[in-house]
This record gives sequence, C-alpha cells and structure tokens, in this order.
Amino acid sequence: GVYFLYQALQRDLVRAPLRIQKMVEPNATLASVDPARFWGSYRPGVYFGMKTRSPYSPVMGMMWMNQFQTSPDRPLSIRHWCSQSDGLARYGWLAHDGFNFGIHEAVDSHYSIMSDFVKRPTVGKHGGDWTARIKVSHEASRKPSDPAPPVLMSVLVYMALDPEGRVLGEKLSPLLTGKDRLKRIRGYSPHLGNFHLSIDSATDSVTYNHLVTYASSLDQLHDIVQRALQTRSLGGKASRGGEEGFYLALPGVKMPSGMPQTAANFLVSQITFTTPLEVEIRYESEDSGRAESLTGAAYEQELVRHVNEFNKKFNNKFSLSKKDYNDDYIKFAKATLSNMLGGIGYFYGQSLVTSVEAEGEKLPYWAAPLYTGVPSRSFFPRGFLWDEGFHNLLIGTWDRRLTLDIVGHWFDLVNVEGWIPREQILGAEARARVPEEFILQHSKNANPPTFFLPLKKIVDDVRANPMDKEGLEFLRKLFPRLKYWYSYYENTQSGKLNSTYRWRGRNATNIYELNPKTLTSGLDDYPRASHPTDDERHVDLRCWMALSSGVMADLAKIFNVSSHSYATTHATLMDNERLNELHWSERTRRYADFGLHTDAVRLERPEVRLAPGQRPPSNPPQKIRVVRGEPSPQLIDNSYGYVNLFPLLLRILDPDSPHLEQTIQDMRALLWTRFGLRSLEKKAPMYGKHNTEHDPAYWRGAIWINMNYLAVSALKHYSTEAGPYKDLAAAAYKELRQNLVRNIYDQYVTTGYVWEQYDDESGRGKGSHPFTGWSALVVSIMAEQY
Ligand code: 6A9
Repeated sequence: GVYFLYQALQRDLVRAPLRIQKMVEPNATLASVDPARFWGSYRPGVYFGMKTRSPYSPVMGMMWMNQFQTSPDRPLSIRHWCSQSDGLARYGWLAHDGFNFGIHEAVDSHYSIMSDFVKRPTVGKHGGDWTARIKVSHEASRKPSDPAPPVLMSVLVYMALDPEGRVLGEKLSPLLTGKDRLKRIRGYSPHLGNFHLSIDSATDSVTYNHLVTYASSLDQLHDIVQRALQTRSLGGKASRGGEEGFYLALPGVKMPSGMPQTAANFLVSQITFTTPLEVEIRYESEDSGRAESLTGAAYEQELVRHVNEFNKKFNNKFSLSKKDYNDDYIKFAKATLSNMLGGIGYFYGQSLVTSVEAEGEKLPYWAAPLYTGVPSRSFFPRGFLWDEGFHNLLIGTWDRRLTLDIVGHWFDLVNVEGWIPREQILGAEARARVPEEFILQHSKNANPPTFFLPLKKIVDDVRANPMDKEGLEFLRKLFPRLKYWYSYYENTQSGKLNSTYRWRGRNATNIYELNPKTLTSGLDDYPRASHPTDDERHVDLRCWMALSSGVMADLAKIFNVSSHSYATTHATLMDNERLNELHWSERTRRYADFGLHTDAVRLERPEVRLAPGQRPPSNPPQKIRVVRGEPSPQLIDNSYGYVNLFPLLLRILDPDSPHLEQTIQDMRALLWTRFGLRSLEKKAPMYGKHNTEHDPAYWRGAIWINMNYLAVSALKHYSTEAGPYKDLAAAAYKELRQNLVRNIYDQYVTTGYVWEQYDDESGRGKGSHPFTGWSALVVSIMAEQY
C-alpha cells in the first residue's frame, strides 16, 4: 500500500509547483494593481488583436479578406493568424513601446493595412480604455504603371469570450443600427466590469453585416467565420473581379441549435468596401470617470505624443545616430525593437508534461499565466525557454520593468524538481498550432540556462548602484527559485566525470536520424557524438554552467549567504587547465565535445526484397541510418562550428590563453562569411546534410543571430581586456559586427522581414519569418550594448 502511494506521489512530482513565495502574485497583473499593462497587443499570433493580462481574457481581433479571389482554384483566404502561407509582402510593428501604444503595418497583395492603438490605462478602475484604428489603402509602393483596381474587400472586427474560462455573468451582446450593422458590442466580465466596443467607419461606400454566435474554443474563430459566410446580393453596388453584384456576407445571428442568443460569446462586425477605408474601434469601460472619448483628432494627438516619446526614449537608450547610422537604418532598428516588444504575449493554460517516474504518461501541469516574448509570430508564437533569455537582453535595455515581469512569470513555472518546461504551449490558440507529437514536455530535458545572461546585467546594476532597490528586491525574491533551477541542472545534466555535463534527451535508438538530435541544447541537429552514451560530455553545457554558477555566486554574496559551493563550482568551470584536459583536442587544436563517435554514417534507402511476381510498394521505405565504421570514444574534433566556440562565446577563456588566439583564427578561417558566422564549417562531414530524409539541415551551416550576438559581445569583451590578443579580437569584432548589421538590414529591405537564419553562401533570409526573437538582437549589436 505504502509503496503504491509513494509511486503515485513520485508520478505527480513533475507537476507539483515549487511552494515558495511566487514572483507574480495572482492579482499582480490585474487592472487594480497594474493598469498600465492590463490591456495590450498580447496576441502575437494574430495580425492585430488585443487582450488583457488576466486568465481567459476576452479578446478583440481583426480579420480581412478579398471578396473575390484572383483565381477560382484558390480557396477564399481570410487573414487572421499570422501565417507564412498568406504570403504577405511584409508585416510588423513600426513602433511599439511595450506599454501604451503600437503602430502595425501589413502589406497584402493589393493594399496595405495600418492598424494602431492607444491606451488610456488609468481611466476608471478596470484598466481603462483604448482606441484602435484600422486604415486600408492601396499599397503605396506600387509602381504607377501598374495601378491596382479598387478591390472589394471586407474587414472583420470581433470580440470573443474565452469559453474555457467562462464565468457566471460574463456576456457579450450586440447593438445593431439598421438591420445588419453591428455598431456596438456591450459586454461584462468580472475583470472588466461593464464595457462596450464601438466600431465606426468614416467611409460611406460600405456594406455592413455581422455574426452573433458561439465559439466552443478560441482557436475556432477563423473557421467559424469561414463557414458562416454566405453569398448575398450587393444591392446595385458593383463588385469587381468576381461575379457582378454578389459578395460574401455574414448571416447575422447564428447560434448552435438549442442555445439562446444570450449565450453568444463571439460577435463579428463585417465591413465590406472598396479601398480606401478607415475604421475606428473604441473600447470603453463603463465605470470610467473619463472626460471624453479617445476619438478622431484627440486620438491622433495622443498617438503622436506617444510616438514622440517613443523616439526620445529610443534615442536615449540606443544612441544610434551617434554611431553613424542613417535614418533608414534607424527606422529599421525601431521597427525591429518594436517587433520584439509587440511580440510579447500573455498566455494562460496548462502544459502537458511527463517524467521518468510518470513513465511517459501525459500529465497536465498546473494552470498558469505566462507573460513572454515569442520567437516568431507566424510559426511559433509562444514562449521558448532559452530564446527568452536572449530576448530579455534587448527587452531589458528598453525597459527593465518588462524583463523583471517576464522573468518573474517564467520562474513561477519552476516545479519542485527545479525544472521549467522548455516550450510553453498554453491555451487553445497555442495548442492548436502544435502537432500532437510535439506537445509533451519531459522533465529530464533541459535547455540552455540563458536567463543568466539578462540576470547578470541586473546583478551588475544592483552592485553598481546601491540605490537600485527595485533590482535588489527582485533578485531577493528570485534567488530561492533560482537555487532550485540551478540545482536542477547540476542534478540532472551532469556528466560521469567531475565537472562535466551532458545534455539529456538524445535518442540513441531512432533509426532515421543521421545524427541523433540534441533539441535540449537548442542547437537541434548540430552534429554531436554519433552514438549517444552516458560517457558523453558537452562543452557548450559546461560553459553555460560556468556562466550560471558565476551569477549564483554573485547573488549569494549580495545576500550574504554562503557562496562557497557556487564559487567553487565556478572556479572549477573557469579553470582553463581543467577545461583543456576535458575538451581540448591537441590533434586539431580546438575545443570539442567528447563521446562515442564515428564519422562513417550515412542515410540510405533500405533495399526492398521482392518475392517473384510481387510489385514494388508505391511508397519506397524511408531512408535509414547506416553505420559503416566502428565508433570509438573520442573528442568530436573532426568538424568545426558553434559548439567549438563556446569557451570564447561565454568568455571562459583567459584573455592570455593561446587557445583564444587559435579560436579567433579558426573562427575567421572556417566560419567567417560576409554575413556573419556560419554554424558549421563547409568541410564538416555534416555540413548542409539532411538529418532524416525529410528534415533538411538546420544548424548545419546557416547563420544564427543568437550565437553571432554572443560572438560579437565576447570579441568586444576580449578587445577591452588586457592581453596579447586584444587587437586580434578588436579587428574581428569590428568586421563581424558590420557584416551582421549590413546583411540583416539588407535582407529586411529586400524581403520585408527579419529572419530565423541567414544563408551562409548568399546571406539570404531563411526559415521562419518574421522572426524577431533573438534575431532582433541586431539592435543591441548596432548599439553595441552587450
Ligand atoms: C514545432 C511545429 C506548424 C528551433 O525559436 C524556437 C526554437 C529554438 O529554441 C531552437 O533553438 N526553434 C531552434 O532550434 C523553433 C522551434 C519550433 C518548434 C515547432 C512544431 C509546428 O508546425
């Protein structure tokens, strides 16, 4: 009996929260405590939308569509969730301050859609009011020789209540003018009180329709609209590009059978027009002591005021004009920063987790909020652990309050084992974007502890400035949680030998992978030992632990508790001799992983033996890995790339180490391109290779900006430390910085986007886009803030 009880407890440990003081109290983000950030554009996965920082917040959003497709075989495409397949020429925030306002631009095939918002957070007790404006016009950049015909299109503005968290009394009701025009939505929710949303358009030549319905889940909104649209007569107005006189319209009230209209939770106002159009959306809390609505000229004035403040703050923080950047570069930097800030979302929900003790059973983590940046609004608009450490290097420079709050939210996700799940898939909208097999998070899997990068800055702030009470109190609260998190790495990711470390989560039995992926390291398919074993040791993780133990030792000193064990670990991990014993290859003169390895691996299609008369299968079997050599324990020093740079990247190398010189020289000889450092040298056996028949190379050549950020920042560091390689570092720094900035900028201008990776041959943006997670660190690189 006792044994089974014990087992049950073990099974549940993975989803047991750490029961010490929370970083973010349950009401801390609500309007009553923090009105300034209650409302915001916290839905980074949609082109434009607003919600609040409360669990199961009501959401406002926008969709748009062409009334008639250019070709009949293309299905009607309603723009809503950011998606690469929409093929927008560009979209993103041009300005966003993380608090008060934002200006967003989206350029579709024949028109551009500007959407902006301004908040007035302190009006009343419920988080105040905001106004948003949507302007649709012909794309300004079209060639005059190629005038676009006015397009018949629809903008759809909606509000929805999250059915997952529906509470008693929460409601939305329509106020119509005429038969079909939804001009106002009135609503009530416990956090918002009574409110209304008014939707006004200045243009006359428009047709109105609406939808009042029930959505069973927030990820259904697009499909519900698509299914509800019906062909209608335009009533004499001519349409273009499609059937004369007809268009697609929402049908009005359409509740699921048996459900009363009072149960409606999804209300849509459809405005059909030929460009241009201007719509004003006013959210107003009804308890307010507001003097007047934020509308028309008053709105414009407020927007301009915020833009001016944004510009001022930007100049203060980044001083780019002092660095000889012209206006176009500065505009680019402002937009890139704004996309990082406008990408910040507020999520609420439960991860699905498992552990060794739970034997793979899918268990729900506790329901929790997460305020976080996201790497990419189109492809993965959700939180990723090691991405977020990088994000906050930039976010923290802009406004440290945002970083304290983001880091606080993340650390409230620590469980009793000290683990934080790597990928945060919270809420219906987030979950709907992730295929089933990727949702489960395993507690044996870590991810680089990059939060120590922005935390180191806060520690430095606090040490430099005794008046920094805000920083000090934050660290005091965080420290107990950090101890658990840090210990998790020591306890679960250590290697067999003393002061070695090993990423868990490599799969030694998958027959399709050329090299078993190390997703936990963040570098996914970057080549490691061909045969994962417990004897492996990973040099990147060892360096991450050197950084982490150093920050922990500093914190212990600040708070006057014994720093002994952290300081000892740190000293050991910083000891270049020990590092050399474990990871330096005399043969190839480079730092490297150690493990059971052979380069003689290939993907081959298994032969299909056919019985006489048997027909070959229509789908040939997938290629599998074939090992032609005998693996042996060794340093993985036959290829060169990001992993070999880590002792430099994280500044573990002593400034006078000859290995520093060697590393800089190799970096220049093997990884250098005109666009930044490539992830893997060209003559590496795995360079450019697929990892399975269907997985193309990812970290096998392409240029990644997070690693390049670490490289420039480390080179800058070594260029200012006294030592024989100072000038070597300075020269590399200068050139690498220029290469990175120039190419990311050029690509932004020619493609409209900042990208996940850059091609090492052509410099071209690759992978998911827009990717204004760590690639946005180009702003820090421009400003030389590391
Ligand atoms: C899985 C597919 C529609 C991969 O930027 C986030 C991460 C990084 O942390 C990691 O270092 N990216 C990098 O190697 C993107 C991960 C995307 C996972 C998507 C589900 C959805 O298909």
